[in-house]
Amino acid sequence: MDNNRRVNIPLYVLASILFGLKTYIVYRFALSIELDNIMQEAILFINPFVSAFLFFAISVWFSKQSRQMKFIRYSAVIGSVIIYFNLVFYRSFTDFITVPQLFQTSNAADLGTSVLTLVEWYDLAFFIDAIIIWMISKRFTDRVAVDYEKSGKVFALSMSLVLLAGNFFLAEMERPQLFTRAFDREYLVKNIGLFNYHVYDIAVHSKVKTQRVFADGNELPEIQQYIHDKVRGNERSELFGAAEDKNIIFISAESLQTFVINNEVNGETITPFLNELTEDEDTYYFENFYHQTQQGKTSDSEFITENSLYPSSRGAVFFTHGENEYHAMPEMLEEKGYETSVFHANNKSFWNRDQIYQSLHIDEFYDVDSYEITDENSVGWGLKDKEYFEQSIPYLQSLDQPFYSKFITLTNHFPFELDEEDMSIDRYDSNSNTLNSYFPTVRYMDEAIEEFFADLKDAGLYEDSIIVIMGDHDGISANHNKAMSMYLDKDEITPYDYIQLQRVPFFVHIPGHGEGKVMDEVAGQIDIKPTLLHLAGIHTSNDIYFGNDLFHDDRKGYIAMRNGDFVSDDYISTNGICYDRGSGEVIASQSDELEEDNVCTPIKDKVELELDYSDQIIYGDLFRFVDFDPEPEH
Ligand code: GP9
Ligand code: MN
Repeated sequence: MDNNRRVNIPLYVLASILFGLKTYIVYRFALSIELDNIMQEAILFINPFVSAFLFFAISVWFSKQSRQMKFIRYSAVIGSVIIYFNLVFYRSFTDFITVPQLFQTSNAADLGTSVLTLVEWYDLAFFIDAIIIWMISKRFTDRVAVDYEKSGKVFALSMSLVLLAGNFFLAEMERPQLFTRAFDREYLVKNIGLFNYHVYDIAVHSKVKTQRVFADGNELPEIQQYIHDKVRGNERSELFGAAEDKNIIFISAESLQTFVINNEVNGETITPFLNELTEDEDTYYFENFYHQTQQGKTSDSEFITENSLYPSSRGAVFFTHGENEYHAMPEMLEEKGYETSVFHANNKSFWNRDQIYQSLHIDEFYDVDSYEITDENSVGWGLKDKEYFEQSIPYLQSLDQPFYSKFITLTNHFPFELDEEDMSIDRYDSNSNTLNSYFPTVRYMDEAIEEFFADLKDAGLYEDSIIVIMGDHDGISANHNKAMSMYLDKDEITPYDYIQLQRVPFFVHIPGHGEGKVMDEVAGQIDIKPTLLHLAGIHTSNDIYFGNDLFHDDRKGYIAMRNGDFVSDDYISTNGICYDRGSGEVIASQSDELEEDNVCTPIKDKVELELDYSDQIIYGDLFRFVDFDPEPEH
């Protein structure tokens, strides 16, 4: 080594700074990444440098100077190209590249034709850092290459890992369960950076692909037999075809739980409109209807509803298995001549909706870009529900009928923010801000739905439609049990109470029907697909699903939760305790010797088998082996 040479600043450090800075500028100014607070800004600023350092620091392990320089230069070029591809992709799709999207021919074709219009001359600026790095590496090799002892190399490596851990720690603090829930690519990118996001995406993708490769369809006969013997009931309920050729308007009501229905807060009614519906002669109201979602929240509720399959126990199946072959409700409605759409004023990549909606056969997704959103008409998560419904009406009018349209509301979302002028009832007063704020936003959503009904009438759409309303999942988690017990006037929230709190309202409103009533049987989101398809007069005897038609008595008699808990006609099993459903009395508990074999055990076994079958279908992408023939006419 030449002892006289001056090492100014090692190139791997300089490259990390230049490349990190460029990446930050791209994040900040070329992509429209939303930042809600200082913490997010800080993380977004840190992560480009962390990932750049992580990579460039590998170079110190090359002892030959020329190799070291080569590694840094090519890394800078390849890294720049990756950023640039993402940028061009983002200009077209407002989304980041995923492995499956890269190989999706339709996307590639879309990009292919329009790619030139997406490239700007000033894009060259995105390569300036790479050019500088290239030049320095060639000209000043002596000054910028390092020759570390082993300890120096280990130090560089440790340093990069410490930085990475720090970044992940902050990210996890800002977004708990960022990795397991994986709800939005934009969130991932802004928290862990574009490159780490790609590594994560490749890891998830490879895992999914491996499981898929090992499936060959031989699993299916056993599953089909089980469904035939143990799940499927008679499809001919009295209501079969009652909504034939009518539009289906499905409202997914954010975080709406059953405990607010026909209830009061501070002496005031919480949901006057929905309460009215529970007694309405055109409405069936299901008071023992459970959500069955897990980490995927709204996306899980959509998944269960459209497919009558169970969600994943970890993460969001919308994300992990968005490319699977499905045989979802929209597809079956489409075959019957329906136009299918979703209205949701959020960014389309949230929960990977833009991708999985294609697999579910949703023709049109009216996402955030379809709405006029201003500071005045938004609160919390975005566009206020009343505005959202109002702005949706013209789109709805433009659809070919019959249509199946799903509306996903947003205002009643944690942390339940609401402007003073939109508050018709007062907040509750307890130690939980969340529960306190929940009531006024629920009321706001109730009013929004009422206005939507009126608008549908004005638009002439009401008579030819059925309107379904469902709470997507709970809004008040167990963290607020203390406040909840105060509100419900109970000493404590037991596991039994807690599972009963997982009830969400479900309404089927059929204008002019006249035979509506309150339905008290145990029901759940898994039942929606067969129920609605039968209402629309669509046969399901060749289909594969785990729910029942709620208008038929011929049913399984239990609702399985994703974690293996269940609610049956007579029993509830949760937390290892077997309860009597009616009285809430404990029949057997974990500490009990009876636990191994009690009245809950046979149902529990079925629940576990069913969840496993559903997982096999999803992980193995088994529907690709099934030919869902058009139903024979009966
Ligand atoms: C986001 C909305 C809310 O698009 O669906 O999602 P959540 O946090 O309830 O799953
Ligand atoms: Mn939700």
